[in-house]
Amino acid sequence: MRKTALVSCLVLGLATVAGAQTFSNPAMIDWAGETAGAAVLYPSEIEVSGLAYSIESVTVTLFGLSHTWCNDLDILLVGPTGASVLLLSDAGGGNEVVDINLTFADGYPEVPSPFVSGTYCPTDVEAYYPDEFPAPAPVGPWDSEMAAFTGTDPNGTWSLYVYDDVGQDTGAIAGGWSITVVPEPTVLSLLSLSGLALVRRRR
Ligand SMILES: [Ca+2]
Ligand SMILES: [Ca+2]
Ligand SMILES: [Ca+2]
Repeated sequence: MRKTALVSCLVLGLATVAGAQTFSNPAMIDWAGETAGAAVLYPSEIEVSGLAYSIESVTVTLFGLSHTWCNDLDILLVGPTGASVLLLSDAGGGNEVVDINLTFADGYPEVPSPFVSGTYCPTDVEAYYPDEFPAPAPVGPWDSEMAAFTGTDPNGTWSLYVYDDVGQDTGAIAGGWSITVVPEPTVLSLLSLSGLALVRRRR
């Protein structure tokens, strides 16, 4: 193969590897003044389409989270194939927080108490105590790692079920949420990376 062809193949392949894409639903998630139960948007949904690959990894971000008692919050993420991960449950203690952004990804520390903006792994502080998510949320048990989505099809509806499990105290996720999908390496991208090695060797 000519070097120029190798380079084009490489560029195409890198575009495939690096093509993480983010989808958002900025609609506020709150309880309309209520202090417990399912949020008004239950679930809040994000439609993902047009991705021609399986998932390597996903991250989810909540924007503008405020609550007067952090550990009332339980949050479940369900993917288009039915894989589900308990993102947050009973974390953060009895603390008030205002306008926090929380990102969930594997390999990070647990969500701190009180919440501080940052990236954390899915966190279920009272895992021994059963959580409840009313229908249409899927019945548990749910997975505890974002890796539950690895290898699945990202296209379709992603659902975020937000629940407040104690009366008194309420809050909102004012800016909604987003999901970022990182593609699984494809045969094309792997071949292209081999092309990169070949080009380097020939220099
Ligand atoms: Ca729990
Ligand atoms: Ca709970
Ligand atoms: Ca509450």
